[in-house]
Amino acid sequence: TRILTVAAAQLGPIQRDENRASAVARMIELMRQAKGHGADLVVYPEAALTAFFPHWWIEDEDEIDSYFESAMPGNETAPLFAEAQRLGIGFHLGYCELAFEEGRKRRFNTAILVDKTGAIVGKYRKIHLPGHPEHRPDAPFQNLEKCYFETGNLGWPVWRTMDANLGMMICNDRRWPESYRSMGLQDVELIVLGYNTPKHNPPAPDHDRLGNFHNQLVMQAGAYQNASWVVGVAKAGLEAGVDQIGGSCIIAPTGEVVAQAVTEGDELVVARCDMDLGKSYKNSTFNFAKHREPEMYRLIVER
Ligand code: CDT
Repeated sequence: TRILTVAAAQLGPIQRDENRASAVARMIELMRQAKGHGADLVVYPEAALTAFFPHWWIEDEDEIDSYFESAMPGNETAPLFAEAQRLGIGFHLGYCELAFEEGRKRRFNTAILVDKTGAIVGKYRKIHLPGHPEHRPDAPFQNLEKCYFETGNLGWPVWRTMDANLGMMICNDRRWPESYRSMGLQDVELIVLGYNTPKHNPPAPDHDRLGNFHNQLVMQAGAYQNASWVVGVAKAGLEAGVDQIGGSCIIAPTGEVVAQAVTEGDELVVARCDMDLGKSYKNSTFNFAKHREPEMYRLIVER
């Protein structure tokens, strides 16, 4: 066995007037709780530092940029890194990244993996951006990720850290089997992700009653089919008029949910995760080298 104790640090809503110092203080409180449970790794939600602003149409460039981090750690996130280093605990953080690359300003929905020394060991930029790029003023709220972010350009690497193979995805990525499989092919053992998922889906309200079911369905399937642990962490509850699901959970390579949040507020869920648990699946049913038929999958990358 190779135990990694993982803490899913669900956050309740962050209102528009809540500053980063306050959000970071909440996250540090959860990190201390996690340490009390002997956690090696704390997993925070997608875009964890602010309200989920893609729900609103914003025209002012400076106002849009105010939701982004141009440095990581920056002044306001440095205390999180310092506390992690002090406690000797790793973490995963989702945030909105302002980058200057290819001679221009670029915006990404990003997540990082920080090891127990406080060093950033991995970065991922969200690939499956949901929603629409255009303003829909009649909708009760929008998902403007296609307006505010560029498609991630880093693929799905897997990093060897904390004696395990770790990978990341972000929110909507979890609905797509390709996200998991890209890391499954690199022998991933633990996939961590954060999400902001509204209970109401304005373009398809008939899906509303199934929000929690679909959340669990995709992560359980992704875990089982790739024999990997999956940890999904919500920013939950009523945030600036948008109600979001909770249900943060830790899922074993067997596909079973081993721990799950029961509130829509700040809540820590902890599990001792054996990184060797997926081995029997990887050596039998899901022995990719023996049983995959990639020649027959060409359509997947051609279309
Ligand atoms: N943040 C994010 O990616 N949210 C989307 C909302 C889409 S509604 C089906 C999600 O996949 O949860």
